[in-house]
Amino acid sequence: MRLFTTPASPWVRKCVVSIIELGLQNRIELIPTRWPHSWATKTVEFDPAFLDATPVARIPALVTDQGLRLTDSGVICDYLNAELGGYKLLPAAGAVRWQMLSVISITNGLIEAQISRRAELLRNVSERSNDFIEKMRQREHRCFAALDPAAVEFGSGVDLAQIAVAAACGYADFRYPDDDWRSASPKLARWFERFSERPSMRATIPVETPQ
Ligand SMILES: N[C@@H](CCC(=O)N[C@@H](CS)C(=O)NCC(=O)O)C(=O)O
Repeated sequence: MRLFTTPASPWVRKCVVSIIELGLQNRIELIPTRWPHSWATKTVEFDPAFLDATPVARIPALVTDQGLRLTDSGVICDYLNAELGGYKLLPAAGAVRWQMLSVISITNGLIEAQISRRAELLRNVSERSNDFIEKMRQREHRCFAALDPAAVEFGSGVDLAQIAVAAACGYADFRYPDDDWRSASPKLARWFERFSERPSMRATIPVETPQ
């Protein structure tokens, strides 16, 4: 199987942490992609293999051994968990599943805001909307505050909800270090310090995407 990646993306990080936590590293080849900064506003040039994997041309994208193309981190994590992982990271049904999906859905909104803000910041200064950037920043802040109580429920193990939230926290530290999300979310901050020690998290600390 092949997963198309970049080292900066929180969506990719969710998938790669899941792969490591499920012990699937030997079954999935990670294929790095290049992204010039113009990706924010333009269609950039891609390797044909990447476009073949996903007409959407966003990362992550997974191609399974059967040739199935999965082109969204939520669907990819679902596949890893259900088909290859024996539901170790998210139960197949029941109250705990929906509790985790509630956290994941808020976190998806948070990560979307982080990435939309990043795209806006990559525009020429004359085209940039500071109102839009501020709107995304406020959404991120609200989501971090709303996720704070969830941290109390996080156990000492690992699951898809924690992996998603950790990817968002790590991306905030990487791209927006001045945001100080920890002030609004002190419990989350304490949990993140502990969760970040996991080898899967240490192996996926975000770095700049190759141009
Ligand atoms: N909902 C998608 C979002 C994926 C996504 O937006 N990836 C970004 C990188 S972090 C991307 O490829 N952006 C390029 C573009 O939008 O052209 C997922 O969960 O995988």
